[in-house]
Amino acid sequence: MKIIRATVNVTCPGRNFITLKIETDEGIYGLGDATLNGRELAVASYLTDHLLPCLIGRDPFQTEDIWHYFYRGAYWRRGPVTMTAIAAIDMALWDIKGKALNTPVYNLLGGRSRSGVMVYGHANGRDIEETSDEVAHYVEMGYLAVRAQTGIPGLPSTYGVSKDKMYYEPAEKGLPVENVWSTEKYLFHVPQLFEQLRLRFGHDLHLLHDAHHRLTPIEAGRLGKSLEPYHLFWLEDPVPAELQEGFRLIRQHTITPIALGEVFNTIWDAEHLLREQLIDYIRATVVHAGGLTHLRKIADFAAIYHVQTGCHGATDLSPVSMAAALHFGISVPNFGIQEYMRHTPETDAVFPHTYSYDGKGYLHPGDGPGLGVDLDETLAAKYPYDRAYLPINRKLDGTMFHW
Ligand code: GCO
Ligand code: MG
Repeated sequence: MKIIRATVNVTCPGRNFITLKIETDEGIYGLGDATLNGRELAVASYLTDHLLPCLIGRDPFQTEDIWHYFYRGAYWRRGPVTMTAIAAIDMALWDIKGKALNTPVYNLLGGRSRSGVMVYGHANGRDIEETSDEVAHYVEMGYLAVRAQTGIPGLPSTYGVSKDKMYYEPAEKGLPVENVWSTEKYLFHVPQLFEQLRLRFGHDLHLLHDAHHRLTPIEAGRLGKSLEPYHLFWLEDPVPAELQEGFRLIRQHTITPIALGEVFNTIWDAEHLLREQLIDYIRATVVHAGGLTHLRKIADFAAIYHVQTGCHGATDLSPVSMAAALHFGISVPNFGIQEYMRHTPETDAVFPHTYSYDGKGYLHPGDGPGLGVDLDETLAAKYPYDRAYLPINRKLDGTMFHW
């Protein structure tokens, strides 16, 4: 089998998605997600202008060799644009392999290790009461795990609190929106949220929280310690992770489990964190961390250090990524949990898929061949690219901060 064509599709059914389609001489094609929120066209160009010409004529079954061809062959290694482009190719090749062998991709990754993929949903509200009601909504929908975020008194906007509750979308049209931030107000308020949630929902429900890279290690230690009575499933991204050694300080102060890595691109971003057992869940995801080929290596390395997976699954990852994440999640031995932010009906219509939520807290990839996602190109063409950015964040005095 040979690759004869590879094309990049850009569509915006409410938000921008980049999708790679690789076609073969046997009529089988595969899809890969190449969406990098707020930097979409850079990946589209990287693929079209630099990688795809080198792909034509290759054997799509050579996932390992092709991965290294683009990783080593670039000379310029790593980085989100490079690794998202490589991920898209890798995903599409696994999709082709599955279709050619008439089996779901999870069978090529070791087969089923569990009956379903446990997911967590996003509950958010302007205040504790509203967030608590949203958690109740997820409990009614059968979720076993819920991430809770709440507005902070004195701050006009807070990360994770959206206008549309079910279809949370952080990117906005036009130039980047500016948010304001106060660590002091945040650290005082968050424990009250979880105290209320435990009082209302008891102790069985898994509760998660995302600090979105906004604390210093010692502040994260304080937050983790104050949340210990409410036994979170995890505290996510407490600190920006460029300085991996910084996480040791958090460990010295709290036993709240730490999840990290939604912005990681390669195993090297997490190597020290894993080897030194400084985190508990690795959130590296198929689209931004080099595809299934590389993510499986990260997971295997993590397993040695008792670290479980908890892949990023926000709405800026297309249904192609979600499908790949589910094939990965159902097969990987050290699976922990999968984030599941629902796509809008418009997005789901552009990307018809076989994965489904069972009403009991689990997603299932479906048993069809390949990844089980398609792209309706006629419908996609009705939604042209529309520039959008993630917000930026400033402290109350105007200092540029982490969003
Ligand atoms: C999450 C993430 C997202 C990101 C978004 C950025 O935990 O789901 O933090 O909400 O902010 O994916 O593009
Ligand atoms: Mg996050």
